[in-house]
Amino acid sequence: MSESKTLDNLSNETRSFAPSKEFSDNAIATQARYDAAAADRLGYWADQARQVLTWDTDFTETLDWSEAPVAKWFVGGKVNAAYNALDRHVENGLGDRVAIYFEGEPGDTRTYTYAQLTEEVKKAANAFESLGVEKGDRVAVYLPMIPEAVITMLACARIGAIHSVVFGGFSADALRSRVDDADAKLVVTADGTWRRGKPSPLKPAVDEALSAPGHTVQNVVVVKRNGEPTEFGPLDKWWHDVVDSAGTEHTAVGHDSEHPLFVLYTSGTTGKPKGIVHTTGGFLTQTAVTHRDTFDLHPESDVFWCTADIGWVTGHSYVTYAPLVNGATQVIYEGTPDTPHQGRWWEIVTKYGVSILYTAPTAIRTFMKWGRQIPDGYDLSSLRVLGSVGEPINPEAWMWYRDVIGSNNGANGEKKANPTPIVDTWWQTETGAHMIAPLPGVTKTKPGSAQVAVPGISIDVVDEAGNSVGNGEGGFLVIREPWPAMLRGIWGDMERYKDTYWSRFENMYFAGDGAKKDDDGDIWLLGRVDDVMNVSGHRLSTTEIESSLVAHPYVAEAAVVGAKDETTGEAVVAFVILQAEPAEGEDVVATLRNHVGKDIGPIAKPKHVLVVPELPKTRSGKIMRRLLKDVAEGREVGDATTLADNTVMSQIAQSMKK
Ligand code: 6R9
Repeated sequence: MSESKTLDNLSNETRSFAPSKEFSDNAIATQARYDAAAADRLGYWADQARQVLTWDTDFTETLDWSEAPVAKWFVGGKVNAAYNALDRHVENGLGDRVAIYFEGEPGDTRTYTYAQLTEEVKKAANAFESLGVEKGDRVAVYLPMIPEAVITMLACARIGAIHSVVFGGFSADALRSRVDDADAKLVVTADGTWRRGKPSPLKPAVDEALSAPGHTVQNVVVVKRNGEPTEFGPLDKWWHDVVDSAGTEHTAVGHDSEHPLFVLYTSGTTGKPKGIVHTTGGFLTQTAVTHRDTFDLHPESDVFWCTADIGWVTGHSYVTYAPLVNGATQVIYEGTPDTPHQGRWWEIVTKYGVSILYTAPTAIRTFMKWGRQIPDGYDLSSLRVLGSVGEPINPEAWMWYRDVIGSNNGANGEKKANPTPIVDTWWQTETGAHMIAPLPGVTKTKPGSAQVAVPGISIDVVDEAGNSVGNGEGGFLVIREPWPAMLRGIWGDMERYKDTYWSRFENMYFAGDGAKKDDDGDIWLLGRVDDVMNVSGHRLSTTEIESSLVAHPYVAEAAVVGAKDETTGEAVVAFVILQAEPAEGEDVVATLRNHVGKDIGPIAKPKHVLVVPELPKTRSGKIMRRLLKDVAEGREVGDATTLADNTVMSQIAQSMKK
């Protein structure tokens, strides 16, 4: 075992929670899903594709893998994403159902029924076409979380234009490099948005991005959102001028199942961002199926809220596409969780009766830090499924989510007899949709584990040589079979696609994550393999040590990195944010080191524990350990352009001097 062992197994989490009988009895997905997929994987996906989508032309072949690793799914089929997300629901008599409840940061609200949203998307499609956008053209979307973002994406999909959403928080340089890489013809943006009660501009970054010549952009459409003064140049047009007056008739034609739906850039740790390409039929099928099954979606009664920004893949799959394809009602919120107060999210849950909440561990840990008295003051009894995505969720954060959010049965402190199931969902920009996640009516869930492959998906954990590891062992997470929502390549660079994902192991997709199987064969994600630490020959993942730290009552958040060390090769260095004041005269550092030593063993005991005010995170909430490693090794801090808050590194530097 030791030779093939790629990651040490450190945690000893043993809690588990079976679904209540009531939940199982009413669940959308039962054991039958696993059975059907196990009996005939491709047949299962073909059935699902016909169930969740309305095809203009039926497909003739489920999967063509002859040009592996580039897949073709639902070959010969024609399908329009916007028609599936909108028109067909109206045709089926659901035009009056609410599609979107929008809540702006300043408190303004808008409601769109399916009929209204369909009309808006038709108008936007006509407007974009009148600006010369055609099928196959690229459209850069640089918008805040407002309904126009979803409308723009669906209008592109309707035409067959390929959207490329760039995070509203990214710089002018980042925007320009993405516009150039995809040769975008149109940019859709806004004057700005709101952040913590203040107007936050967007348009100046577009102006700066396009100031140097040599780009392919012919028009810039600008949504008026915050009303701040905005300079207008020759390319610029107001959204309300071009879209509001556009015609409300627009016929959606079916596009080839393999027609590209969008490009989304993902940074990775090194090199220039990769434009991940997704196509239509497979992406829509797997996002819709997983949205229905992982969240137990009952579209006629549920109110779904995914808190992700559309600049992240989660906002593509589980805001713009799956919920609308499934005919669900969803909430979109523009702002930050603490504006104007730290109860804003819970206020929104109560106000709209949100029943399914999908968010990231970073948000949950922030709420833990703020204290349970805040959510305890609201009635969260409408919630019935809670989801997590983006990072491994620490068992303690998972338990808090269940106890504080999932058990809340009213502001009077009453508890639910059966707390809501928690579904931890592992997937990536590249996978397009959930790959590992429990089925809430079937799976006995475990705090901190994403657990099992979703029906029809083939996941494994392998050692250095590509052999499956046994239960209780760690290694590399791989995907053994092609899946419908898989990326079809990197925009303009097929070699890089093959090299990045398919060269590490033969015939397996390598995700870049470490993982282990527990004694039941359930999968636990252990963080990026680039972050694995080698301490005296032991391969330690960041995740389990961080989870041990977060389990201590003093610690709100933790990030662990390996720093070069003369005796042990690498030493564990922990950066922690405290949530409680230690006892008078107590040495917190010693307390936390000893805690980890006792909890998971002396080998994992951090050599240094540094108390910091903040941790560096990307816009989607992932901790950027690479920057902390630079700090721990005393180097100048590397490229920090994807940080959500660019003052964090100087705050950390300041706290080190003290
Ligand atoms: C959807 C998304 C992908 C990377 C992935 C992994 C981490 C995401 C996770 C998780 C543990 C989960 N990740 N979900 N790790 N448990 N439930 O996040 O896409 O932004 O491309 O990031 O995020 O490391 O490889 P993306």
